[in-house]
Amino acid sequence: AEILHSFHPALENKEFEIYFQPKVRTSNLAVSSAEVLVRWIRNGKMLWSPDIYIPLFEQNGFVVDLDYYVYEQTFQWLRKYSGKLPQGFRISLNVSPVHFEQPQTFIQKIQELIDSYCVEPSFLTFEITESTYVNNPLAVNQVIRSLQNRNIQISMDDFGSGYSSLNTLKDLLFDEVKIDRMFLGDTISESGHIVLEEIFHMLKRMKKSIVCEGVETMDDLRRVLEMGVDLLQGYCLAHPAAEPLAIHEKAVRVIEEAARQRDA
Ligand code: G
Ligand code: MN
Repeated sequence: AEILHSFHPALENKEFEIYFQPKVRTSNLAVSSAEVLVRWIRNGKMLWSPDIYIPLFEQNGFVVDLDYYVYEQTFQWLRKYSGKLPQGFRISLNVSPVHFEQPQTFIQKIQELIDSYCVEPSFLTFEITESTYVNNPLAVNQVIRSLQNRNIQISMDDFGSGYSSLNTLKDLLFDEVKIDRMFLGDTISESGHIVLEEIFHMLKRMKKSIVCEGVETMDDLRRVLEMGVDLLQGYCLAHPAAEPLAIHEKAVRVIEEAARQRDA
């Protein structure tokens, strides 16, 4: 109840802030994009974790306003800094499943925001979770087509956690696929490894860009590099931060070492 009561005052007082977590391209070590993550900050400290309030706001619908607020903050940020970003850089924005109840309204709102902040759409990627897609493939595909027509990229978030069937995968419109964190974890079993390898193989043949999220340890990092991941995201490279381009030096060395071993 306290969280729900605090939402509107928090919006008014600008307590929601945007943080960025880099996605690093393995082929050239460039930070080629960054995911925007919302943080609820009061008096310089994080008030509640998104894991707690996002599910609540998805239930009562507040998440729609929170998402639009995050997009506005991001577009303001882009207006200020887009000139300083590397060539081809994109910002990734999360899209709540709730928007797909009214896909047309969502598309219109995005267009309005893009127009009013004069954002270049090719700076944008929207992340839609696999379970959102599975629950409402028609609405999701409608949104994807309309955003892709505007040169916006679409990423499938949490892939492997939402039970998409092989039948739905064959029509996948997404440009990028983010492998769910749970595929990493402590020790991966032999059959888990086989499943992951074959998923990579399939996605590569479908020309999808593969992102591994939740890369936490150097062991995780070496393992996914071996499988040929395109982009990396996780604590091992960088924690979410106010600035999107900095990554840990140690991870850079591990990626370089993996590239040398591959070439040898
Ligand atoms: O699924 P999605 O990409 O939207 O998840 C983003 C969330 O994951 C954020 O809340 C972020 O703080 C968290 N996160 C980012 N990197 C890591 C990581 O390496 N490990 C874990 N456990 N969580 C992470
Ligand atoms: Mn995401």
